[in-house]
Order: sequence, then C-alpha cells, then structure tokens
Amino acid sequence: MRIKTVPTVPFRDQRPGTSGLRKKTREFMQPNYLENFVQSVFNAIRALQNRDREGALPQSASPADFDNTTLVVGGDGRYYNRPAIQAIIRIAAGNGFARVLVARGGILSTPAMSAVIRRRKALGGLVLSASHNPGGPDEDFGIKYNMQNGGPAPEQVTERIFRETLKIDRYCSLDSPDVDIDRDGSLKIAGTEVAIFDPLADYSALMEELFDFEALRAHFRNGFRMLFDAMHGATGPYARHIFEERLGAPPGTVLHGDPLEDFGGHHPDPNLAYAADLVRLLADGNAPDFGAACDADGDRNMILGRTVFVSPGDSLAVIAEHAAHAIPGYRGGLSGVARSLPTSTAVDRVARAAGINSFETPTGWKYFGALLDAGLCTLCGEESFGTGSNHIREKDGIWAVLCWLSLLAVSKKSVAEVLHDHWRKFGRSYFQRHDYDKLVAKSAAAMMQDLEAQMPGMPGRSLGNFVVSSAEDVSYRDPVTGAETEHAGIRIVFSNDSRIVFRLSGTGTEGATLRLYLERYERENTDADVETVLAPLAEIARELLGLQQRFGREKPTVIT
Ligand code: G16
Repeated sequence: MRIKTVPTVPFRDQRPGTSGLRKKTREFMQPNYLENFVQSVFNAIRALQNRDREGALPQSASPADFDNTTLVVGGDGRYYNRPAIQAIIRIAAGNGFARVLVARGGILSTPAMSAVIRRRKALGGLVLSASHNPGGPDEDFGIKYNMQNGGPAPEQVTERIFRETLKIDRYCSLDSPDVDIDRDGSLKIAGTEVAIFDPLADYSALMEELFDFEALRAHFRNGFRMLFDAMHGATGPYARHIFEERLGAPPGTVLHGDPLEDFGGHHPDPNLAYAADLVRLLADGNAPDFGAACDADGDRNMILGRTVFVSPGDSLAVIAEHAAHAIPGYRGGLSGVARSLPTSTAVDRVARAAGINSFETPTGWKYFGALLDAGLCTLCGEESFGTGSNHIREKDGIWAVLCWLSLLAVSKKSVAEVLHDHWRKFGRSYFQRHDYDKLVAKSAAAMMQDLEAQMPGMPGRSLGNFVVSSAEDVSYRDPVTGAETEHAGIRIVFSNDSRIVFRLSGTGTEGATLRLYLERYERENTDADVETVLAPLAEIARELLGLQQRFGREKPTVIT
C-alpha cells in the first residue's frame, strides 16, 4: 500500500487549551482539520525527539523516526470518534509508526489511556474527547496528545504542536479501507501493525494491584450498596466490569452504563446539576448511602452520600488523610500532595499534619506530571472534580470511587460521618466555583486586565468585612523542570484565611467562561450552609469585576 502526501494549508486556530484542542464537532469535521492537527502532533514529536531539528516532514515518503514506536488511540465514544480513529490510523501508518494500538470499539477512558501507554511502553497516545462537554454534530469534540509517561503533553510540547499547525503544508496518509475496530485482532497496513485491544484489561489489572478487591467484595457481600452514574460515557463498561462483575455489586449499580454518541442528549458532567438522576435516586429513603459519577472520558468524579455532596477539595483531603491505612497501594505513606491554584486548601492541612509537602500548580493536570515523575507527590487533585495519584498521569474517576469504597469499608462509617470527622479534625474549607458562560471573549479578557491592574493597590484594603492580605496575578515555576507559566489566575487572599481566585477557562468552545473560585476556612463552624458562608465573597468578586455593568449578568450560569 502506497503512502501518499496530501497537500494542505494551516488552520490558524489550533492552539491547544487547558487540555488539548477542543472545538465544535463541525469544525473538526472540516476537510483536513483533524488531519492537520494529528500530523502537527507527529511533526512536533519528531522534532523534539530529534533534539529540535525543525519538525517538517522528511522528504522521503516513508519517515523512519517512528520505527519501533507504538501509538495508542481511543476516545470517549462521542459523535465523530469512529471516523477520527480511522483517519488517525491512516496518518499514523503514513508516518511509519511500527504499531498502532486501538481500543476495541474505539472506547478508552482517559485514565485507561494513561495506564495503557505506561504498561505497554508506548511513545504516546491520542485521546479523542471533549471531556464533560456534550457530544453530537452540533456539540463538542476534542483531541489531546499524551506522552510516554502517560500524561498530557506539557505546555512546551503543546506550544510546539501549535507552531507546527501554523506552518503545515502536507500530511502523510494512505488509501486504505476502514479497519474493523470492533473485534480484537491485528493486521498490517503498509508497514504498520494495527492491533485492536481490550480496553478494560490493563486498567482493571492496575486497580486490582492498588486496592484490596477481596475486602471490597466482602463489603458488598455484607450488604453494602452504591450507585454509579456513567452518564453514557466511556466509564460504563469499566464500572460494570469492576463494580458489578469483579466486586459483586448487584446488577443495576451502574446507571447509564452504555456509551452513547450523544450521551443521551445530556452534559456528561458529574456535578449536582447534570447528574440529576443520580441525585434524585439517592434522595430516596431506601437509597444506598454512597453515590458517584464520572464524566464522559472517565477522568472526573463526583462523590455523594445520601445527604451530602463531597466537594472535590474535601474529597482529595479525605483520601489523603486515609490512603495510607485504607488502601494497600499507599501503605508506604504519601511522598507529598499537589493541588491546582484554585482548588481548596483543605489538603494542605492534611499534608502539614503528616509533615509532607503540598504543591500548588496552575490549572491543568499536565502540571502535576513532573512532580509525579520526580516522586515529589503521590496524590493530586483539582476543584474541577479531578482526583488521582502516581499510579498513572491522569486524573482517575473510577480510582477515586475505589478510594472512597475502601475507606468506607475500613471505617464502617457513612460518607457524611467520614466527612464530619475530617472537618472536626482539620476544620472546613467552604468552597464553591461560580461560572459565567458565553461571555464575549474580548470583553472578558479586558475585564481580567482591568482586575489585574487593581492588584498592586489591594493589600491592606478592606472589601466588605474582609481585609486583603495579598493580591497577585500568579505565575508558577515548575520545581522540577524550571518551566515558567504566567497568568495562572488572579488570587486575592484575605486576613481570615479566605480566598478568591479569578480566571478564564481554557476548555470552553464558545466565547469565554469566567470562573470565580471562593473559599472560606472555618475551624469550628463546620455545619453552616455553604452558599450563605460564601455569599459575601461572591459579592466582593462581582463588584471588583463590575460583572453587572459589563455583562448584565445577575448570577452565575453554574455553581459547583
Ligand atoms: C481539564 C483539565 C483539568 C482542568 C479542567 C478545567 O479537565 O484536564 O486539569 O482542571 O480542564 O479547566 P478550565 O478551568 O481551564 O476549563 P477535563 O476533564 O475537561 O479534561
């Protein structure tokens, strides 16, 4: 089969955001749009491998740089997943990869992708997902490159990919028929072996290494019940296999377990607003005490008790508090913990008590990669419903659920009791994120600039009943690689341990989304209503930004 070189012209809007390239599906469906990006990823990787020889394609039709290398491909099953996989197989073969591993059915959760890359020593992987965003021809699609360590490409690499997208003039492909990706097996296309693999095997084996499956099975045998909402995303098959088949949870434990291209018409986003079915079922008097949900690609998670919502910052802190005694994989203790800047500081207090470091990074799982690779931290988490550990280099929804299952099994307590015990010991970080969606991008950027200009005069000022102790546009220097990241978010800290962080989302596909992160720490008063406790901070944030005057927005689009 002959490799062909297809002429193309650059698209100028292919800069990856917080987590890869996310766009409306129809943008991805334009001729050459996906192909350009995939070829640019390969050009960037090739250039970086060759110590930065400029990444244009070699003139020979069959580039040799990917000899002996394996690429993993899979996605969350959303609309356009299948045609995108076929295109990627052709371009990977055109670029001379030795092997392309494709998840059966094209469905591979993001954490499983990370596990497969690491276990099979692949060069990297392409994840097809727009995460928690809806799917369909008029909804969202995305693509992200993960590196050899199993983690999302760091900023230096994504910037390099972007530069390649601006100068691309051709890509390599083949005229080959579609590969049957629904059956295990392998075939050769040109010189490339394309192998279809079981997406559940590596990931389940890894979970069994970390958790005490026998103890969890006993817990279900003794009558423990839970509900897990897969939201019609990629985690359905994993959850059925692990919770129902392996651990013996009753059939029906997994809700919305069949992956669907449009996620049943819903936002596959595990929060109180979008996982409404789960929330309603748990409110029933006979409901189990434990509920959880994951997003479409399975890296985000939400943890619920019958009467409580565990905020992501608290979930990270509780897991950090209990991991060493409740989960075999962490028996040796934690080397450190990490959280993103906007994430609540709850885990910092657990780290202080344990005498370990707590790192604060910019938003984006990619910033945890170097810390994890260097062994500086074991657990990481983000307010955006992401929790994970050094077992892979992505956040991991099912892993987080297994952590909670383990600590509930060991403690024999309810979710609410575990949470209240934690607050009694460490105090409580009341936390909320307020999102304002679909703002005019230019005006939102101007608003952030105006806010930044106010920062130097802030310290010492009183805002409502709060006194500002520090105010800055935060920049970050990676302690391992020395890489610098600017504008990670604007942070105002108040003298009573309250904080507001302001930033614009890097994952939206329409206009700009403003995120306000509100946090207030209380040592004793741990049972108050979150909204009431945080209302004064929300008001201060709105006033400082002039949200009402600029956009006429009275209230946030979503509160999580
Ligand atoms: C991605 C990143 C996360 C980040 C989140 C929110 O999550 O992987 O690290 O916290 O986006 O980013 P932003 O606030 O810029 O929208 P996911 O689950 O969407 O891949």
